[in-house]
Amino acid sequence: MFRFFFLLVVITGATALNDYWYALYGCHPPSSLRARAELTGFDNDRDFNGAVTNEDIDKDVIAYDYNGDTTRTYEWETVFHWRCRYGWSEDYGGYFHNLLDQNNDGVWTAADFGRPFSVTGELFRKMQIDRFRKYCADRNNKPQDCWKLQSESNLDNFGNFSLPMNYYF
Ligand SMILES: [Ca+2]
Ligand SMILES: [Ca+2]
Repeated sequence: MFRFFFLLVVITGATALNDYWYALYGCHPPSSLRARAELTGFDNDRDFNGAVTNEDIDKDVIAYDYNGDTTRTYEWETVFHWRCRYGWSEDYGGYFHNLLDQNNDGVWTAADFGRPFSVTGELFRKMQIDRFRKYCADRNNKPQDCWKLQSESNLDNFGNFSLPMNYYF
């Protein structure tokens, strides 16, 4: 019993410490899935033309560069960016990193993003939710935040980009 209690304290303490560390670094991500999808859409329409293209994504990936090498995104960089900027769990950040690592060499490089890509802002934001749904299904709905898929409404209709810039800041 004592051992169990000790473990509980350690786990709870580690999680709280983890959150504290991220906050200390200046991470204040949104908590709702809807807001995360909106923010991801905002980050990936760099020319504000209502569409997300590979040119936009090439620019967004620069924000994932925490070690200054600019051309390679390691899994820890994706995990950190997704946790800090969007609030996704570290497990989901790793899942996403591996999904986009098309050539399976462990890092994102130009080789992974070479193909032309263009979708509407609405579809791009819905893709964020659909990817998370698939992740939750793959993990048997156990990970952090999967319950929000049921508790949040309005996760399938995003409409055109129309929010003012200051919505996010
Ligand atoms: Ca664009
Ligand atoms: Ca790669």
